[in-house]
Amino acid sequence: MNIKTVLIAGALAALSVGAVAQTATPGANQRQSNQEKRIEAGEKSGALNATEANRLEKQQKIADNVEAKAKADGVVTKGERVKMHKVEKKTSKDIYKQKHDANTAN
Ligand SMILES: [Ca+2]
Ligand SMILES: [Ca+2]
Repeated sequence: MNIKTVLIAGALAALSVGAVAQTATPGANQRQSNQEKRIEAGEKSGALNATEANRLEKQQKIADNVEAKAKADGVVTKGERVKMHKVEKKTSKDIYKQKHDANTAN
């Protein structure tokens, strides 16, 4: 390996790291996994009945789809992050609402 090859390899490695950073959504993933846990806890405690849990799971899937679509072109733009956040925030609110309404599993 001559010095030129090493430099090119280094540049390529830096590029791929940059690409990962552009589509990385650790905040969104963390929020989604938190919400997943909140839904599970709600099912366990009975605060969420089966219908409510199913509906919330569906909303989680929609949030996943929004995230996948945002990432599909290799770049998650600021606008796409805002959109993802909005969907997650709505789910979060709905989880709270469904866990505190009169409909329970028992
Ligand atoms: Ca995009
Ligand atoms: Ca409920």
